[in-house]
Amino acid sequence: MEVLDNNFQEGGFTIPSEGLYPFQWKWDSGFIAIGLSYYNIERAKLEINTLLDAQWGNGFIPHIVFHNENDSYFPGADFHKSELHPLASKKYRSTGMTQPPVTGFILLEMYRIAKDKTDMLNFIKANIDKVYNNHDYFYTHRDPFNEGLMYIYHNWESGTDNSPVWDDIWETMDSPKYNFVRKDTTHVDASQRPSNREYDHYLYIVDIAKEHHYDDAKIAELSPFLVQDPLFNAMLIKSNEALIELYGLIGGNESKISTLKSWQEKSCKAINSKLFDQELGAYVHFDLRNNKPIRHITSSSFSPLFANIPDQDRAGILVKTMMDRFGGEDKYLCASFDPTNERFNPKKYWRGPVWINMNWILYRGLKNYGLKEVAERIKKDTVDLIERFGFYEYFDCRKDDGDLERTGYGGNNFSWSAALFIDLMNSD
Ligand code: 2M8
Repeated sequence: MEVLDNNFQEGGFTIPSEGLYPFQWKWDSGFIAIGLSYYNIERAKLEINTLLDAQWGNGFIPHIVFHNENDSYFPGADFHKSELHPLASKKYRSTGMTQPPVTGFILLEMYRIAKDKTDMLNFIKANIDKVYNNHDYFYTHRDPFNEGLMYIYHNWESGTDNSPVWDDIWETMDSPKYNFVRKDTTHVDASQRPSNREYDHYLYIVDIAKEHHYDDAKIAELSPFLVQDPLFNAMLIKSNEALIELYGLIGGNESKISTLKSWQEKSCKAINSKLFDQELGAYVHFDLRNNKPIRHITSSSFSPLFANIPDQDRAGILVKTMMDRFGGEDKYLCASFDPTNERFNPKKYWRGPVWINMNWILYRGLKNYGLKEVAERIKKDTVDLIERFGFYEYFDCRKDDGDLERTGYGGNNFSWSAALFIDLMNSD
């Protein structure tokens, strides 16, 4: 609670971590609202209200809302220039990209936790259409082949920024060398962050999108990065399911419920047939631009469990893959990237470390299927890591062998680590 309270800002939102991340991030806000719901429901509502206040005229919700002029972060509002899009918010500057669509299921989590259900349902009633419009945006603009699977056009949209999954895409790009001053590496050791060359690619994709005023159709046609991500799509599917339940509680809204159900059916089928790799026993990313699957296993590969996507047999296959590759007794679950792969790096951000939000997603997913033992192991590993090292952004998955100092990395007093810890301590 102290971490969340200290990270709360005057503009009515919570920063992920002081110094490193001085604005409001979309999926962080969602996880933060879960923790807040346990002890300050008004602030949980405010967090979501503030995020939704930055929604664009076309339903899009940006990944960073730049509430102030803070220059301790790069690239900021002047680089992203959201105002290039004709329907961008006039009130807030933001990025022109989004992040995993968690907001729908966050509303349901808030309802589950809230003591005063009537009050929370009134809050949800006032906001649910904004989330529905956000889903409508995805199905209208992010699915050019009408498959039921959304594309992301930037690694920052995935939330798993420098995952080794993107390495082969960088090889296909001839990004210019930019002249820029990194800010993240003044807060965190460079060995724990993406490389400068990776930042060249990150900036170049944004520049291409800007050249076309963040027009979705042009991005689908021209972006060198165009991927169907199992995590992103699983979050959307989970949020569809939550919206169906919430509209049911509210009553009426039959046509929205039936649209959500048809989106849901289509997306579940598509993710199961297109993104599941039988040989690997896991869901994988699909590179739409180069028309091929990206055959690596990440913690995102197991996230469809959270959204009830696989059947019980396939859930068993996923757990076997997870335990065989990620689950040795010498490791904390769940590394963000396959520890048996040569690209695995236990300290470098999304290239291997354990992340609390992913563990929370997997814990809840395993429980959906009654896979209690592995669920409990994930929960215990998560709690152990935090109790041992603190509320870090990410953690080394290797258990101490006496030789090396394994620890938490990245930002400290990290909001979603604290928020989801509160939820884990309250769940059985
Ligand atoms: C990280 O991403 C930002 C860009 O969005 C960055 O590195 O500057 C990611 O871990 C992302 O998932 C997260 O939402 C964000 C804020 O915590 O930090």
